[in-house]
Amino acid sequence: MGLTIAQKIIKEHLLSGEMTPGSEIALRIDQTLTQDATGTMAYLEFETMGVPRVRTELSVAYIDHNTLQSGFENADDHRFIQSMAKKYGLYFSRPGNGICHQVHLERFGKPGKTLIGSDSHTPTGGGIGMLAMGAGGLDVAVAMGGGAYYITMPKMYKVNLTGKLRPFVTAKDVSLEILRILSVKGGVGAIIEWGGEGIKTLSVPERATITNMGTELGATTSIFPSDEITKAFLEAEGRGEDYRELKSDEDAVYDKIIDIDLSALEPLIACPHSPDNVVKVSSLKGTKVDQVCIGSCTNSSLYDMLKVAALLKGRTIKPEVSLSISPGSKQVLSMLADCGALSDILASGARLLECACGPCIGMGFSPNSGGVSLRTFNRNFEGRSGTADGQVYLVSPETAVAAALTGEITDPCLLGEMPKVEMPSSFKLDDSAVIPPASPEEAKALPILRGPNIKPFPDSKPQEDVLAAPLVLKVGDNITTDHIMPAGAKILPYRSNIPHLSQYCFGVCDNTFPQRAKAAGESIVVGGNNYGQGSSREHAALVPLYLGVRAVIAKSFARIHAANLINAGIMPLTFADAADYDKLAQGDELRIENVYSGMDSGSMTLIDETSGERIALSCSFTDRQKAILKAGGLLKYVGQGNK
Ligand code: MIC
Ligand code: SF4
Repeated sequence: MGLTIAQKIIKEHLLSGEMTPGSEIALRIDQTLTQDATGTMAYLEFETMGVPRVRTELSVAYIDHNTLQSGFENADDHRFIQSMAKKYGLYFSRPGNGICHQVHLERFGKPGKTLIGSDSHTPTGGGIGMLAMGAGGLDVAVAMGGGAYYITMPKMYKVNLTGKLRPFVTAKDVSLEILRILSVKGGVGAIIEWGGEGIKTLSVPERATITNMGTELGATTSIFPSDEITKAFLEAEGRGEDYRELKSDEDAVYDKIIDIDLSALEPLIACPHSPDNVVKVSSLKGTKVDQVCIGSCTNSSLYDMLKVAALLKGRTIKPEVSLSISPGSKQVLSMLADCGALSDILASGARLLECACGPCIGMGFSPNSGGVSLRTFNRNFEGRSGTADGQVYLVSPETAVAAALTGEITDPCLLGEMPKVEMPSSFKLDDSAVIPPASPEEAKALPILRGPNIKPFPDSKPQEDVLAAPLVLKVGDNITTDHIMPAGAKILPYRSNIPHLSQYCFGVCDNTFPQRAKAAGESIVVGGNNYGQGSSREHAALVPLYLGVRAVIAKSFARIHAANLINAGIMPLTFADAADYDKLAQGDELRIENVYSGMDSGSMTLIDETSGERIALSCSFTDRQKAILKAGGLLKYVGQGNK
């Protein structure tokens, strides 16, 4: 039987396990990346492992999230990460050099390699044929130390593209179309391979937009073949030697095949507050727009920015709209400046922001109260923009420009003819903002620079055989890690200060939770389907751990969050019958006996001592996961000499 692209890379990197969907596999990881919002914690964890130098082929520490320095906290964390990188053998990408995924694609990614990153949009690397996955910080720390990365062997889905995108219809619309078809949980447990004749019409930045946003499907990752187009991109980056051809076998077998005709697509838009809430742009025609943001790791390539500049050239944005542009990297920004496109953007009335995540993670540029904001980003979760009642829509750069020029949601096809955009045959190469590590000799004497914002991480406790705790919070379906542990300019600076962060835990759902959880001592949280979707932030597990949460019972879990819970020593359990969710009420006293034998058999009985109900729960922990839970989390497990 033939193999898919992902199966080929997995086979080359398999350390243990069977490649049958559903079973646990251990992978050798070639490259890692971190960003600063998750990185500080990941490096603190790495430090406790006592490994003198990273053992990967390449590890890069990026600063791109917490670039708003309105106090000492972020600057201190940057300094800490920089000193860790220098000492432990990592490249350090300075603030201003760009968004981790964009820079990694340009300068470091290689087809056929494995990459894990402490950021859920790491699959961007799939645009050049990498097996690139988002992971919790602790998993990245273990991989930096040379340890394996454990995942459940995914199913294989294939999307066959035919035809060619019409002008004003873009790769972003392809991402929104697949979200419309599959929903935010449609990719859970799967790797999505993109193929078919249509992919030959898509450049690397367009492919990367699609693999980037595959994260919103809940997929383990997404991947394109590595072909002549990949080769041309790598050559333009001066990295032709990194090219390797990769394609699936003719007789590869897929669990699901989806066909999309690119020629038939129309501009699409995701409405508040979920990326799969997708409709045609034309159906919202005339909706007044207050703000437009162009950028983020989804749509900030030179190609995107040149299209935006060409459309804005000689035009002025509506006075009622504020428009921000954040190029994805220093390379993109300086090439825009050199060719004059930046002047066209600025002359239109746009505000230029840093080459960073910025508004995407609520780091500035929050919309006005109740404001309608059209963004080229990948997430529009409630409150994420920093304005609690902001109405965020996700669109392509073309649709974003159309809204900025007209002040309304407008089908970009109405803008007239799409100007032709020529891509240069080579990119401007300037890695001066990437600082290489010190030599192993020099590194020995180097200090680690720590600020007062860095607090010890919460102490975890081994899971015991009996769990008795109240149900302190019951939430619904599709709870994101932004609900569990919000981000934004006010909170993000405290990513290395769990006690401080804990005040905001579940703030979007119920701001009395932190206080009630603390008062309860130990507690259980109950959720619906796809609990923990979205960001990879392990803080969404570490903060509940700090507040005493011992188990989360849900209808189903998102992959990275379930792994983060186990790493933190918190048990993720599912309802054997989803309908039993309705039988539990917030405040009920819950009890599970024989936890250990339940872990082995895969089923436990939950006793609701308040109502008297007995509810069957399921779990499917591997031996390693059971040992991690019994040890009280991954750090303790590794501390016991395990890998
Ligand atoms: C996000 O887009 O939600 C983030 C911020 O990049 C996160 C990481 C984080 O929370 O620090 C992600 O996607 O993993
Ligand atoms: Fe940054 Fe936004 Fe991309 Fe997350 S989704 S890495 S916050 S640009």
